[in-house]
Amino acid sequence: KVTIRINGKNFLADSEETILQVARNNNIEIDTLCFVKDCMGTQECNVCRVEDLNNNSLIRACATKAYEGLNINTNSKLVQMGKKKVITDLLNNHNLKCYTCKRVSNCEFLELVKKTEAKLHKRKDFSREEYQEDLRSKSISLDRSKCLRCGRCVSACREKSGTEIIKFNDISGEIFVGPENLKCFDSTNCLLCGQCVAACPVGALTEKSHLEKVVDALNNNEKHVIVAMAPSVRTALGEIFKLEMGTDVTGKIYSAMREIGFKKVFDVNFAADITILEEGTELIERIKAGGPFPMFTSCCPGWVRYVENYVPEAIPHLSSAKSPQQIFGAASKSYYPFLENINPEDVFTVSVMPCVAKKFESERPEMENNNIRNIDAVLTTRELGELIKKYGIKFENLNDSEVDPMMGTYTGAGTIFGVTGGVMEAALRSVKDILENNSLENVDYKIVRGFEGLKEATVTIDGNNYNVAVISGGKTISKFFSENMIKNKNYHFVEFMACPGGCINGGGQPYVTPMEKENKDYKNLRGEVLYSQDKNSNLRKSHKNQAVLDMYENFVNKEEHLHHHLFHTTYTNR
Ligand code: HC0
Ligand code: SF4
Ligand code: SF4
Repeated sequence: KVTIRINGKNFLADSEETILQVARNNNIEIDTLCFVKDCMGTQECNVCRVEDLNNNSLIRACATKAYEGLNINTNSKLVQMGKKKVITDLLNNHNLKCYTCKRVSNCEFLELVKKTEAKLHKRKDFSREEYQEDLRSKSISLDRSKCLRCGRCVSACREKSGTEIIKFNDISGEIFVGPENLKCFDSTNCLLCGQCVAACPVGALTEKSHLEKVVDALNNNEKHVIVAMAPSVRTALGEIFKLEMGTDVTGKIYSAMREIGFKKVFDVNFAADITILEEGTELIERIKAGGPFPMFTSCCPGWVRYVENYVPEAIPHLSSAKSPQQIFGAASKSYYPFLENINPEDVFTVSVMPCVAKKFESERPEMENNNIRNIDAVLTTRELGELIKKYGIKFENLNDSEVDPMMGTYTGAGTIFGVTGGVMEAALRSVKDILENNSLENVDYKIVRGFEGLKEATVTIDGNNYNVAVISGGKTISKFFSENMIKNKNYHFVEFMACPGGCINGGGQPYVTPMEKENKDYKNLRGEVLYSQDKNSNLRKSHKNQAVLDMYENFVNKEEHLHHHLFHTTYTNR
């Protein structure tokens, strides 16, 4: 242990710790742009420099280790001047257009501009083609004229998706982030998970916006616009409105959606229960036939892109069931018009997702039935926040309201889909009941909960043992395949999610600030909301969802193969 002085006070520190860590441990804020827990940028942004009072020089807090006698000030005149210079340089290279920028309310750079009172001296010429906003991808937009070259996206791509698609590219002497040769994300092996978007401190990397499409549809009297949110939206949207992390805002979201003017407010959790019936039936068939094993889940579009792009030989292992988003979409253009006696072509279906890859999924050519798209627009959790603000709704003050039940009722099994292990747990509950012809009391599979990248368990169903695994995070997925871990064991069923921790940590969720990443167990806080909804629900098994059973009885089962036509899909070997 060593003693260092920060702003006139002594602190005990490990000699392995950096000044920045010691400061953060003691709740002293030091500004940085590139330093973030678990997606560390270049460590060269120079914003975190503090004054070494022993020789009146500036040193980088993120790169200097604590040593005995170190005496620093984090906010001296020298520090302030140095920071202002760094921010001014960045400002001169930044296409400042806050009035149209999605990040204006939470831009880390803009905060520093205000704080240092840096002024723009000479606006850079952004006419180079590379600076035109890149809107080619169906999921991710990139405006390189706002990029600070902090490297947080490069690191998030490497550490979270494990793909290293985003790089620093030197093009005629200037550095540009993006895929090699600045290709469109969609035509590379990118998973489109959006972990890079979540890591960006400014409005350079963002989701491809569908807000305008949604507002246009809402303003079009000929359209019957309906909406449904994914499991993990309800546990995070409150953060945008400054509610505590881990606040369940399900009822407020339903109210907000009605105020906005959606004709019906449904829930993707309803479709998650359908997924379990379809995927569970597939698993049961495989169990009865003795294989082929393992079966892989197919609801995460980032994971599906992983299989298609990196391990196409594994395509036959993917369940053919569509994701809950797409099952919801298919039902919204068939069962719903049947119930309401309206023309399917007049229905405009909006889903709200914690995910940017879901935008790509909704536009896959397979995702239509009878030439009608399953889903018309996909908003991220952040975009729903924007929409609520646009309509002038005071979200924090809203009362709770109920979902429209015919395609909104859901079980606890449906809601835990949003967190890693949830799809597995939901499937086991139903498959075990059905195969054992029983209604089991104990439905908690705690062994598949938690945030480790790889979780494994052996489950006994009807006297036989089955090996299951749950994998989240692209990096763990690629380790699983590159180390051929699939050969380690005779796996029967494996759940995969591209984002570490599952959708609660998706690339479309509200931004988590670097300080919050340091001090809050945000994945756990968000996940707990879903587990407690499940625990408090009186229905915790998908096959007991009466609204779903009604749909099968009154509509889907009336026509042979209709369930297959609507709720299953195919994959592409590129
Ligand atoms: Fe998920 Fe989903 S749980 S992928 O993580 O399966 O996005 O929340 O909506 O579709 O239900 C995301 C979350 C979903 C789907 C569901 C699944
Ligand atoms: Fe303004 Fe930040 Fe957007 Fe730049 S990235 S235009 S500073 S809000
Ligand atoms: Fe999207 Fe969820 Fe998959 Fe992440 S884990 S890519 S949020 S579906």
